[in-house]
Amino acid sequence: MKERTLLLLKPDAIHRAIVGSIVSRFEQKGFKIVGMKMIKMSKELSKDHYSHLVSKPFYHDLEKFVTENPIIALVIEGKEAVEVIRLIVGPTNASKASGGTLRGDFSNSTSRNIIHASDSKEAAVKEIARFFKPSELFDYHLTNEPFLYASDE
Ligand code: IDP
Ligand code: MG
Repeated sequence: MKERTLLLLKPDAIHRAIVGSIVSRFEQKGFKIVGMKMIKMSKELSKDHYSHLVSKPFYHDLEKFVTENPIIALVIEGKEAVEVIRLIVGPTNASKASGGTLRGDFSNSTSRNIIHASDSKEAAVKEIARFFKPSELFDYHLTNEPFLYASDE
């Protein structure tokens, strides 16, 4: 089933100049970028996005990290995008992430783990609406789409 999910390339990905390497993984896998923009996250947006973590001792550091420098927000579309992209991203603690996952290949940290990806279909719907207006999302066909998977998958 075709789905959309929200990704955030965190400031460490931008500062380390690995944005292209990260985005190309999703393109190589056959996912389609339907929205993409560089933004500065406000503290309010951070508190909303990370509402499950505001009471944690590391929240202050997390908020400072994601609000003091720009991030890149993307909406990616494709077959089972939410689950498959979480697999490509790898677990939160990048030290324990397998090679081949983005966090496994590019990070060794729990806090500076380069990327956010929605963790459920419900979260994806909410997170996409949190970061993107409908007019910032685009419908188009990839030229290689017919070769990626059957249209009924
Ligand atoms: P996720 O990004 O893999 O979905 P969450 O538990 O939702 O993981 O945490 C959101 C973000 O908060 C993490 O990606 C990481 O940047 C930060 N974080 C989570 N747990 C810790 C921790 O124990 N120490 C420091 N930072 C953390
Ligand atoms: Mg999460």
